[in-house]
Amino acid sequence: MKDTFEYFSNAKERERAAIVVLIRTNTESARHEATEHLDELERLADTAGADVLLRMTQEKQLPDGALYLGKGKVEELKKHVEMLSLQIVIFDDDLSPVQVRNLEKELEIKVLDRSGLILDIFASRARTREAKTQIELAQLEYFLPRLTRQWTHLSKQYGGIGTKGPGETQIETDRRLINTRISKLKEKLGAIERQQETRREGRSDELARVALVGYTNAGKSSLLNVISAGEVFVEDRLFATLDATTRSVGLSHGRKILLTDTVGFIRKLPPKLIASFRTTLAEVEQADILLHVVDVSHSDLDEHIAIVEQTLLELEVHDKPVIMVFNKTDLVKKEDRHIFEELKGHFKHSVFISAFKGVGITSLKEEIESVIAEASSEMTVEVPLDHFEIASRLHELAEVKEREFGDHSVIMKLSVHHRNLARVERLLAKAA
Ligand SMILES: Nc1nc2c(ncn2[C@@H]2O[C@H](COP(=O)(O)OP(=O)(O)OP(=O)(O)O)[C@@H](O)[C@H]2O)c(=O)[nH]1
Ligand SMILES: [Mg+2]
Repeated sequence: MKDTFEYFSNAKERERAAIVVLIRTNTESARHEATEHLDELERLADTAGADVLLRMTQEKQLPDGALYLGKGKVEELKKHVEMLSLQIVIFDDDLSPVQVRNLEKELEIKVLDRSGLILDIFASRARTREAKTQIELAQLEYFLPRLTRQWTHLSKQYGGIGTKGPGETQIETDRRLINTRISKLKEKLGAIERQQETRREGRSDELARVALVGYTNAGKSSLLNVISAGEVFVEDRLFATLDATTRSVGLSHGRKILLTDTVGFIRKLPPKLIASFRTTLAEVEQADILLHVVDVSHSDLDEHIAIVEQTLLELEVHDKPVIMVFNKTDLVKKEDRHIFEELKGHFKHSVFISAFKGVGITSLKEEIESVIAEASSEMTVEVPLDHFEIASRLHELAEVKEREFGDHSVIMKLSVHHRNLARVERLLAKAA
């Protein structure tokens, strides 16, 4: 039974799906919100490889404990399932294992919730060994309590877990196997993490570190591409990026920063899953500045901003300086551009760009400079001319604002970021 939990690639054709969202109150805004959530869920389903043939809502203050929907609604859904030959129903809310079991029994097709769907997408998109291990672990942990007869994933099946009615004993065996696999994955991940820590310790930390964060599809990777002339993967689908990519980017005055792309956030992203992206986390934690990229053309941008801020809070990185980067300005009509002024008034640092058209990149770089400057101290130093190597090293460690040559020395006015203060002081001690 070794290797029974390897994934198969998603070679089969697209599945026929229904999506379901609950409307909590009978108000215009709740209905509008439900539509937005259905749109997003449909995009997620599409990314995972399912075509949505039915969008369904139910007005209900509290979900039913056993069936999530009301009994009558489930019967109605069942009729649609038969009529449209649906293969899967996806719920926007997280379902309890009991609800999944009951719904699968009633509807006789697969039932998936939003977390399960996101996990599926992540699993099919993971490329690196680390991402694959992290996601398999998250998937198994999610999967374990939901182990039922009919349960198979959208884009893959777990080998060994039969689709044709294993009895309770079989489920017990499966459970044990999964637990063994989970411990193995944890060990593997621990090893990968130790390797990465060593790598991080080895890399130079003289450069200011800037991390791109934001809602999925906001344009983080596109921005990294235009700003560093790179070729990071960009796609008009959700969760194009799963791994942290870092590039060195030159600002003005020769100063360089390290800019890192990270996994996108989304509404109701399972907290366990965010926690599983440890590399992303480490990069965000170590960043001096965050660039919060927002799709300013999206009708739901306020909610997107709030969700990203909430996620940063949960990750305990909310006290870092943030530059709001409002992207996709090319998609905003002239008559709607007054919202730019409103947004500007709301945030301490904000820039408006179009990664697509390469507009606003210089202002963004200037804004990064000025935020770095806020965390920097100015000092004037004198370096003897026969210590030219010290002068040239200072150019790397600090921004040289002014320089004046005397007969035997050069006087430099420096702006030094706090992370480099100790280094600069040590260097100057050598010249003294
Ligand atoms: N019109 C327009 N489209 C843009 C702009 N920036 C990015 N896009 C498009 O938006 C989509 C998403 O871009 P990505 O750079 O992959 O977004 P991301 O934030 O990295 O997304 P994830 O990795 O999925 O979190 C792509 O289709 C881009 O071409 C822009 O300034 N204008
Ligand atoms: Mg991306």
